Amino acid sequence: MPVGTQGTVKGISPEELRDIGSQFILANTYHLLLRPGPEMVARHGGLPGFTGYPGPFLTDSGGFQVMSLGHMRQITEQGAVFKSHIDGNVVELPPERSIEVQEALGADVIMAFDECPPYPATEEYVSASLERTARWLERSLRAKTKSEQALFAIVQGGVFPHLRERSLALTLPFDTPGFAIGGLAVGEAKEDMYPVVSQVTNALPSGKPRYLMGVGHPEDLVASIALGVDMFDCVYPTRTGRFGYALTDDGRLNLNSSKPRGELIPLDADCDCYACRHFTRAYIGHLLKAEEMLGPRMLSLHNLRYLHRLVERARSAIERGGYTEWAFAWGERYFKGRI
Ligand code: PRF
Ligand code: ZN
Repeated sequence: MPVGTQGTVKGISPEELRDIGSQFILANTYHLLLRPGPEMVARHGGLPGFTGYPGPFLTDSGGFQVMSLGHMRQITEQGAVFKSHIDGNVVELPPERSIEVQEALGADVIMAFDECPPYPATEEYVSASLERTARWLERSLRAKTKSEQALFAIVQGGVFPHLRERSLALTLPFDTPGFAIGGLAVGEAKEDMYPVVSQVTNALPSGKPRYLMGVGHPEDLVASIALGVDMFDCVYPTRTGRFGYALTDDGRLNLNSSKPRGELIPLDADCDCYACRHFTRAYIGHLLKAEEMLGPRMLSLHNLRYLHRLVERARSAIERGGYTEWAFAWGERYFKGRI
């Protein structure tokens, strides 16, 4: 899922999203609550009317963004309280308000209100936090009034296996239509992340979507799909694109460096995106150097298409029963000369 925090995937039009094969777009309760406010989105009939993107949306519940963006934030049993990063106003965000806002935004999938503990955090803190997150899940479900929206629960528990087990035991009985794995990709080592992903996916029901929140890099997608994850969201493709990087099967290409700026070939010879069909590396490097906005836009578009194509290829490999072979061949080439 491309990330459209403010109700826009930065620099990319709805038509372009359709052309590269985007499906779900992620939007954020935190940002849209503060600006323009849920009433304005609701007056457009919800996110598709507001944004002009006619496809499916998923909204995150806000707790994670409160912790990463809010000032003077405070988490209590009641919920989150923080100062808006826009105007400094004090905003209360209990689970009930998060669901009310997510109903006004009208996404197809909404997320339970949770706490993603900072990393590192003590076992005691993570333990108390996941218990509270489970109580917030119950309150989130009770606050929900719209049957056409699917509410996904979020498993927490940090990098502690017994706490993940506890979170699973508290979460699974709610039998929500999908489950997310939260609390990862927050600064822990990858060697600590993958065992947790594996532990959680092994415990989740096989017939419901599993969503790994805030992940990730191409190698995280390839590895986590092997571990049974179905859905991802990350700012990485658009953010790294804005910084001048292109994702390819040969690794990440830095268009700010001098070598690609002399090359009259596409960003990625295997890619079918608009940028790769029309522009050379040299031209896109020139756009970056000249600080022309088409540069970051085309790199964002290409990177999103790269990840969509990556999961398309993963899906085909699974369907033909050859995922492991495909994944190792992909990794061999992606990391060649780098590891
Ligand atoms: N919870 C929520 N959103 C999130 C996360 C989480 O734990 C993460 C963790 N990487 C990203 N986004 N609600
Ligand atoms: Zn491309």
